[in-house]
Amino acid sequence: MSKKPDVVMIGLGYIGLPTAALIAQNKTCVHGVDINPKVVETINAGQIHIVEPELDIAVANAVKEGYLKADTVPVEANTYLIVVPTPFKAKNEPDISFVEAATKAILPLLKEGDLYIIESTSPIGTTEQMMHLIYSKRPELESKLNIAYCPERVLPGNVMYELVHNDRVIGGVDEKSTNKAVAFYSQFIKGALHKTNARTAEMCKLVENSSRDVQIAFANELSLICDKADINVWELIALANKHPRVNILQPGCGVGGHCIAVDPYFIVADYPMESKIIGKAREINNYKSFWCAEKVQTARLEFELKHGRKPSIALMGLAFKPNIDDLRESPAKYIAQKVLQNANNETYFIVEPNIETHKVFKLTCYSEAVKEADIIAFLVAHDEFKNLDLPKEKVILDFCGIVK
Ligand code: SAJ
Repeated sequence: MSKKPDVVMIGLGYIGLPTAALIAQNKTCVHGVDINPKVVETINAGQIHIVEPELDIAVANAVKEGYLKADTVPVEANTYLIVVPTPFKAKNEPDISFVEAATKAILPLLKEGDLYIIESTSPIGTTEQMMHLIYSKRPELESKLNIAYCPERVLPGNVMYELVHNDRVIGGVDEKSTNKAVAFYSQFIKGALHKTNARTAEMCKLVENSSRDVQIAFANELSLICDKADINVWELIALANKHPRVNILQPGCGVGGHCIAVDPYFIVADYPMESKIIGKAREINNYKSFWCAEKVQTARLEFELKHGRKPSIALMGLAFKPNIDDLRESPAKYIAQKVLQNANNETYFIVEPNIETHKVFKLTCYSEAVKEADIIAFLVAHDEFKNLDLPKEKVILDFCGIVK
């Protein structure tokens, strides 16, 4: 690339790469940085290493036109975006070492007036912590940089649309920083840009996903009560939701994915005494997966007692939510693993219509599994599982509300 980069994007993953492509589409030169040389090579060849609709074309064009270049090290620019993972250490404590490493990598490049933005989901206070780190190493820049936090809120599978159209919350360490960050995002985002401070913006991201987790926990708790009370929880929720101010979410086999099941811990780790509901919701949603696995075991034993033979069992779905092929942090996968750990010569059919093969599970086509199995446990509400013909003699365990 002959053009001088205006933006350095550190982290070229699920959010960093689409964001880099979007900025580049706007004819702003982006220097993308990733520690993985394979990722860098793939992107520089105009290709992508993740599955996301429309991203391939955006990256191919950006690279071809010279607006996006990937590298393993940063270069001098005017805006630096930190979009790296914030995983967990033991005991569900957030690990901000990648954010810290990315910040250290750009330290020598920073100059007066530059804009530094963190997008990674981060514990409250991380942006201020990085500001102190920067100014302790570069005291001559004290108060001369613009430092802000701006979380992403896109849904995987619809990233290229949502990146442009979703509202964003932008919080600087001071007003000047907030305004500068808003001016930056306004170049390529059509959604409204809401100004706040860095701590509120950090908390906002955590609260959005915690709110959903708490609401799902309420639905899951209802499903446990209804199971004991012999009430159909799906019917119950549909009826309660007829109230104009009630909107209960759906119970399932637990909560998965890399956001909703994770972000609440960022609050609980720092404020354990205060975040009682948030912490309890995590427990309930995790317990729900365990409960589902136990239900399968119980159904298996009951079948054996009643029929004097071992049943065949179909486990329907492995993905972390309906109609996707993503198995990471999936409660359905956890249930399948747990059930198989206790297998005792029964026949199991593991079904996941959105993937062809799996290195651990031998997959069976859903129609064959439904035909052959004595016990059918629906774990994920995939479209393929709707309106199946389920003979009366089969034992049905519906954990995701798919059986009408
Ligand atoms: N789930 C239920 N019952 C429901 C809704 C969902 O059990 O009524 C389960 C799903 O099956 C799944 C989990 O919750 O296991 C999470 O699924 P999801 O579709 O709610 O969320 P994600 O993880 O795909 O994406 C979320 C979104 N956040 C919110 O809706 C608040 C997305 O907007 C965020 O950008 C993303 O997390 C993120 O990166 O934080």
